[in-house]
Amino acid sequence: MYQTAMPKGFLWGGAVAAHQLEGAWNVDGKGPSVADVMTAGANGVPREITDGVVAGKNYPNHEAIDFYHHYKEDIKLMAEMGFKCFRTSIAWTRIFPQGDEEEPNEAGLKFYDDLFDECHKYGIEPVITLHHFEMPWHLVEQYGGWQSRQVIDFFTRYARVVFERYQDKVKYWMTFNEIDNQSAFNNAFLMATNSGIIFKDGQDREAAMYQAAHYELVASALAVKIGHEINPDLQIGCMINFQTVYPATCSPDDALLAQRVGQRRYWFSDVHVHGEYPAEVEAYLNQKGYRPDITEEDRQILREGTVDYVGFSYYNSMTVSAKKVDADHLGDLNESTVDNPYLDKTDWDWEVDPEGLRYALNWLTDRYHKPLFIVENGMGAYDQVTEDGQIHDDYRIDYLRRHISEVEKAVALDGVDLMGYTPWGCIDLVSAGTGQMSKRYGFIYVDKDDEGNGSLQRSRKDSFYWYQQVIASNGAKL
Ligand code: P53
Repeated sequence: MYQTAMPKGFLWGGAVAAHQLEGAWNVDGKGPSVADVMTAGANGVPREITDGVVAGKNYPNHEAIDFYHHYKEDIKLMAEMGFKCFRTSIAWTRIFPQGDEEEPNEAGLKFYDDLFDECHKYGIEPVITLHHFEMPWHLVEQYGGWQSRQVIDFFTRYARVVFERYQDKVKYWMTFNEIDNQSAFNNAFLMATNSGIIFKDGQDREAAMYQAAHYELVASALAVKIGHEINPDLQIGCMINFQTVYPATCSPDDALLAQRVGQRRYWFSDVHVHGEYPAEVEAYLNQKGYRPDITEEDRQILREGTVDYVGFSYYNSMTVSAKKVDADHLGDLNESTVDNPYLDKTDWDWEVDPEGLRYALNWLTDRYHKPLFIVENGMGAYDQVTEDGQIHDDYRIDYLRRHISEVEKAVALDGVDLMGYTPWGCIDLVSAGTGQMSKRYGFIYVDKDDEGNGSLQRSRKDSFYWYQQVIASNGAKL
């Protein structure tokens, strides 16, 4: 047997991102971000990224769940669950509405001051992402997003402003959300959200991705350096979307492919943690004839701006087969994947693999020797409000229970150093991938549908009371 309770000071909480819940997209001086030009998709139907805000289209992030005006009520509910921390992001466009201004927008800064004060009122630590799929649309249009080196300066200006302003209110930071999503560089949506890139016809997407990712990594390292100069107590991490990689069979070519997929997906965090590019990626860039703009000065910055911890989301594993592509011809990682016959799927076809999370925690510990922070995990599901006005979401409880149980094994049996656990979408919000409200993750239900109708009223699901006792028992009672 093993100890099921978590270590003292463990950061139980929940996670969201500004653009998916705040709404108030053009209030108090906020400028439009890439998330404000994304229409509503549906299950299996991708979102459209329009050329600016087009009249008559449905943009679900514009109002979202109007957290901007409901945050006091929402933080109170999170406090009632016993949250020790709350992960959200700062919308860059509240602070620098266009992205390239010299001076920040005071009304935007004030909003986050008030939000962080509200958290501290209940002893909740804010955990803040600087860049979570919400780049200023002006930077996308005028500079090609992260394809431009100039964007590094705009981002570091923003980072400096918020580190200075909130250093006494926010200790835990992350730079770029799921920076490794762009390893699927053929996916137009992921490239727009990650890097603000709208591809031109005939453009080499992979080359564009490596260039943009490099500028992001330099910007991240500079942000780490700036943050530590401002206040050495700040804990600044990276954030990756960790997908445990399995070979489809024990055939050596599948194993080699699985290793290669890992190299192409985790080079981002290798650079964040080790401060240098791994050999395989350098070799690949040479082989492809790509010559990204990487200067000696950049390499020095990368070495100096390594992260304090590794934050990651975990939703699923990926299984890869050399029948689809072999290790020497791997490009976009999505071309290598197959279904895993051992795993069930959610209604959105996301495989469910709790043991993969234990594997992830071990793998990341072996590779990075850093504290880890699970900053997203969860299952999108359709919830039904029953006649008694309740939401009996036993499927959500079951999913989380199975995952937390694997986390506890990793900590107690495998020696993993884990800072905290913040399940995704602790309050229902707009799905990033589909723009739906009906893809729900929350402990707190929000009355709003995919067409934008609803009272926005909040209520507690069964999982709310379940998670409350998980936190109260520090993980002993699942
Ligand atoms: P949704 C793709 C693959 C894995 C995670 O996703 C992803 C995405 C982008 O859709 O995003 C992360 O809302 C992300 C959150 C997002 C969450 O996972 O598509 O950090 O912003 O909401 C869940 O179900």
